[in-house]
Amino acid sequence: MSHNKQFTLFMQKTAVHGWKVIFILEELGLTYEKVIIDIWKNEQKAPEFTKYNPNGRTPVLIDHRNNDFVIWESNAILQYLVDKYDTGRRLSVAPGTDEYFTQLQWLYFQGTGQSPYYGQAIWFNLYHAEKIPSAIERYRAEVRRVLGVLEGVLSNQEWLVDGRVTVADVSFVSWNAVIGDTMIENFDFEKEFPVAAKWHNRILERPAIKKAWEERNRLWAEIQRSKD
Ligand SMILES: N[C@@H](CCC(=O)N[C@@H](CS)C(=O)NCC(=O)O)C(=O)O
Repeated sequence: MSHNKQFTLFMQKTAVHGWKVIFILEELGLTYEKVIIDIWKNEQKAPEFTKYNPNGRTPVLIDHRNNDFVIWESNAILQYLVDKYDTGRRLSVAPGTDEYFTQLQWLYFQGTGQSPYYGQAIWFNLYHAEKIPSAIERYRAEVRRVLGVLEGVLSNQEWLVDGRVTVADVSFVSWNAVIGDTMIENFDFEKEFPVAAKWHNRILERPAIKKAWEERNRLWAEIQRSKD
């Protein structure tokens, strides 16, 4: 790669999975170069990309300081980054502890309970060729169900793991931040899920995450303007 950064991150320009990885890279002060993959041109299915990720999806991370180690699946990437580089355990808990498995539990829930359902909510709301109201409703209901789970848990504790912010909390933020724009028009997070909304805002206010998300929103607005 023609840069001196530690990582190369292949990602779609504004999609939540890639920004989730950026949140952690920024939080840990790690250096990276973004390579934007145009999924609407199917670049993620081309051999130059599938040689890194046989699943043909973004994001993919390459660690040049670890013999160009390649890793894909966004939560595997998060786990790799914190286990290996968050040695001060600023944003994660120590491998092998009970809390570590709780952290893993939330990361699995994010990757299997939040991400695919929210993804389908976007798909049926914005991109599916036919408008299928029952599908739109099903996935909107799932979005609210997942938020209900978080609301219930966070009503009894401030953070998901170990009484402090960790990668588990951060993993939920990018999807929750795009509900109103892409899944449920006029969604009022604060009104419907006040406790989860406060938790979400606390994470988004962290300087590294705030800066990254502002950049993502600038890119998103640019794309929306170009469609007008
Ligand atoms: N489970 C995967 C999902 C990745 C994913 O769906 N990526 C989207 C963009 S954010 C993608 O590459 N879509 C293109 C496609 O499905 O062909 C992860 O968490 O990394």
